Formats: sequence, C-alpha cells, structure tokens
Amino acid sequence: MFCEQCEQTASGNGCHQWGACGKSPEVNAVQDLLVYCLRGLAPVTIKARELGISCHEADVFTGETLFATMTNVNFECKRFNLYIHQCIDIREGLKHSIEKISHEPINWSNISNYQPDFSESLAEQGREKDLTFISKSTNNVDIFSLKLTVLYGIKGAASYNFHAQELGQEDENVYAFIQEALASLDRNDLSLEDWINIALKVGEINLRAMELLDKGHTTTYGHPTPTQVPLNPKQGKAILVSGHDIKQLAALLEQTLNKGLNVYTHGELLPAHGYPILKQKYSHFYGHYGTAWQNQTKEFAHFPGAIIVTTNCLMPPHETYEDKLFTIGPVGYSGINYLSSDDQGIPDYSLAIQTSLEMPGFTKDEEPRHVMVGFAHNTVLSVSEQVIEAVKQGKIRHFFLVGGCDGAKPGRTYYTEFIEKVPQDCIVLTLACGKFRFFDKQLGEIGNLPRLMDVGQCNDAYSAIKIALGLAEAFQVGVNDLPLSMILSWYEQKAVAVLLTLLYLGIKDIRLGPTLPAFITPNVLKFLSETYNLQPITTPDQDLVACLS
Ligand code: FS2
Ligand code: SF4
Repeated sequence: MFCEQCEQTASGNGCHQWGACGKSPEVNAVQDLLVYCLRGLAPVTIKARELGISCHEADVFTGETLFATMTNVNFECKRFNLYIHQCIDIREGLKHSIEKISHEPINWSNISNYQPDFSESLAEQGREKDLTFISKSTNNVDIFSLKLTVLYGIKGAASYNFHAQELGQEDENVYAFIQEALASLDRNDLSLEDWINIALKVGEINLRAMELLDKGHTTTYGHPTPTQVPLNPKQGKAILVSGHDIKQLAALLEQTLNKGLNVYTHGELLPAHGYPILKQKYSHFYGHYGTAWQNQTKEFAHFPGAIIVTTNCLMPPHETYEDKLFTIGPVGYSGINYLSSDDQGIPDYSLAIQTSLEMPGFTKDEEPRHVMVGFAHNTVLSVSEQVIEAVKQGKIRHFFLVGGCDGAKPGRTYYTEFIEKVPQDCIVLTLACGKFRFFDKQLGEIGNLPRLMDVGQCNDAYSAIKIALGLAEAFQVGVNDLPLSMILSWYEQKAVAVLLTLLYLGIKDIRLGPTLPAFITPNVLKFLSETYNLQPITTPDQDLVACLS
C-alpha cells in the first residue's frame, strides 16, 4: 500500500504496511480503486456538462465518496465495493445520455472505459491502481507532489461541499472544478507552473465551498453568538454525537425531543452550541463531553450512553464501547452499527436512542465547568470598531490565529505552550480540534474582549478568513499588514484545502506544524517558502519573538 495523505503517515514518508490511522492495506486498495474510477467518471461528467446534461447525481456522488476516502472517515471494504459499483453505473448511465445527444460514438480514454471484475477481489484490483500511478507517467517528483496536493485538496473541498449540499447550498462551479481537477490527474502535458496554478485553483474553489457551508449553517441555524457550554455532565440519560455534521446533530435533537435524553457534543461538534436556533429550540441540547478525536478511545469507553459519529475523525473502536457506537453518512467501520438515511439524507436514530435509554446515563451532577464558543465572523466583526480603538490605544498589540487539527504526536504540545506564552496584550483566535489542548484555559480579557475566542470547527475556517479580511478592510491595510500571525496545525485533507485557500488569497508568513506534509518535495517547499514565506513551526519562544518583531 502507499498512502501519505495525512500528518501521522508512518515515519513521515508514507504508510506502506498498514495505516498509522488503522486503515488496512485492503481498505486502502479499494479506496485507491474508487479514486481511479472517479478519475474515469470525471471526463464523462465534463463531456455531459458541455452538452447540457445534468451531472448532479455524479457530482454529489463524487463529493460524498471523496469524503469517504479521507483520513479517519471510512474503514469498511464493503462500503467502498458498493461505491465502486455505483460509480461504474453512474458513468455508464451518463455515457448513454451523451451518446443519445451526440449521435456518434465517443472515443473514451482507457480510464473512462475501465471495468472492474466484480466477481474477483476489488482490493486485489485496487493494488494495481494505487496512487503511485501518477508519478510513473510523469517521472517528475515535483509534479507528482503537486498532483497529490491537488487530489488531497479536492478531498477537503469535497467534504466542505458535501456539508453545504446537505444544507441546500450548491454551486455548479465547485462541482465542475472538482471533476476537472480529477480528470487533470491523468494529464502528462502540464508543466510545474500549471500544477501550481491548479493547486491554487483548488484553494479558490475551496473558499467558495466553505462560503456555501457558512451560508448553509447561518441561514439554517442563525449566526453563532457567544455561548457558555457546560463541560460537566449532569444526572440523566445521555447520548453523545461526534464529528462535524450540524445538520445531522439537528436531526438527532429533533428525534430525541421529549425522550428524556440529554444530548452532548463531542470533538468538533462543540461549536454547534453557538447556533442560536439549536439552543432555543432544543432544551435537551445540554453540553460538551470530552476533547479531541485522538482521545476518543478513552472518552467513548466512559460515556454512559450511545455515541454517534457523523464524520471524521473515527478511530478503530475498542471492544469496550463498540456495541454503543453508531456511524452515519459516509462514515463506517466494519462490524459497527450503521444508521441508514431516508431519501432526504436524514438517519433513523431510533436504535441509538433505544440504546441510550437502556444505559444508565450519568448518575450524578458533576461540579460545574464551562467554556465559551460562538466567536464566528458575525460576532467578531460586529465589534471591529472596538478592536480598532483598542489597537490604536496600544491595548491590543497583536492577534494570533492558532488553529487546525489535533493529533497524538508529542510535538503538538508546541501549541499549548505557545498559547501559554502569548503576551497579555495579545488576542488568540482559535478553531478546529487543535484547540482542545487549551480551550478551557482562562486567558482573561482585554477590555470587553476575551483574549481567547473560539471561531468554530475546522469547517468554519471561512469564518476566520472573513475575520482577517474584515479586519484588514477596517484597518484599511492589506491582510499581510495586519498585526496578525497564523500558527496552524494540520492533520488531514481539509487542512490541505484550507492551506491552499490561504495561499490563493496571498496570505504570507503562515507557520505550519507539527511537521510538514510528506507529499511536499523540497523543491515545492522552496517555492512555497520563497513565494509565501510559509515556514515550519520552530519553538514557541522563537516563533513568538519573530511574530511580534
Ligand atoms: Fe479534527 Fe479530525 Fe476537523 Fe480534522 S476532528 S483532525 O479530521 O476535521 O479537524
Ligand atoms: Fe497513513 Fe494517514 Fe494514509 Fe492513514 S490516512 S494510511 S495514517 S497516511
């Protein structure tokens, strides 16, 4: 197997025997075969689009299945076998529609005519289609590096777009670009510069996908407002929901109405408490339990109710809690309960609800502890005049955006130490699951402004970008001239997409850690550092001095 799409890739140079995430070589092979089939579907959708044939089914399917191949989403061969079947069916259906309109046979390339042998192991066939194919044809390691960057970036963009589409927000341009990018992976006539431009275009399209998602969230559930979230369990039956999917959380809140259950969020669903419509409508939407994804094996084992995982990051479950664990949507793990959805995409949670009702729940109230969420773009930019005044008066010296993914590597303690060392006259904005290393720290206030503000999930990176651009406009300077430094942590492919968006926007001086992506070659890194001054994190002390100088 060959996979190096995430930060925890084995020895920093690719998982070859078994995934450090728990992905088996078989699952990796069927994921590669699915990606190969999606690359064959892409040119067919491009042709269909040219002829005015609807590609909606193919587009939505492509988004969902790319999402399923991301790190810690789906570990189930059976599901990928099904996706591969569907992919070939959709492709052949579109070809049929094209031929009816064009009245002439089309000379499809081999990849668009590829037919797996469904009577044989798809994992075996996937081994012949692994991602090193795209290097064999180019023989240029830097182009291979950029092709992988594009593929991983569109996986991230597809996942944002998946959530936006669930909320009724779609843009044909996003779908069309994802298909074009997939088709381009097969091209050998593009230069290094062309590939850099495609990678930046991924960033541009991802910005649009994130904007759609922000619109989906805020038009459906209201703009997040500062909200205090209990971290202490309270007595009563309980159900836990993890991942990122706000729509599926809302569906669970609806289905648990008057059932005598308190709903707790886990991991990246913490910021959901900031949405006013959810808080107003569901009094049983109680609090948050646990921290970041890599702690789930310990935390899930102790939760006294059912647990639903809506998206990444799912870890291979322990026996101690697998009976009370449920997955939905693109998420899956062999042997774990899967709750299927109706034709509106809403899962039937009754089995998980029943499981929770049969479990003890929390037997006593614990001592109150709280954390604040809800500092998304609408809230932060509503006080921009106050912020400008505080900066002019020297009360605020600098802003730090310390955000991104968490993970298990020891080097990630950098981020906690960094926060602890940020001077008192500086403000920290944070987002995504990396914040769980410091989210409950009391950093105090500057005037009425909290020194630590949670912008939201990794899915709310758009909000952080909007805040940066909004402040730049308010200060009438370019975003690179703001007293703002970005200290980012990455783990999976959404972070790749967000980084490409930041580069597309021309944002410089980003510090990235805990290690740099294995798929970035020294030459590509040299280009990124010379053009954008993208740099690896060093030590908290050294980076703080550099940012504040
Ligand atoms: Fe965290 Fe995991 Fe949010 Fe990433 S929960 S690392 O895939 O999506 O961030
Ligand atoms: Fe390895 Fe990450 Fe790929 Fe899993 S997703 S196999 S940990 S590189």
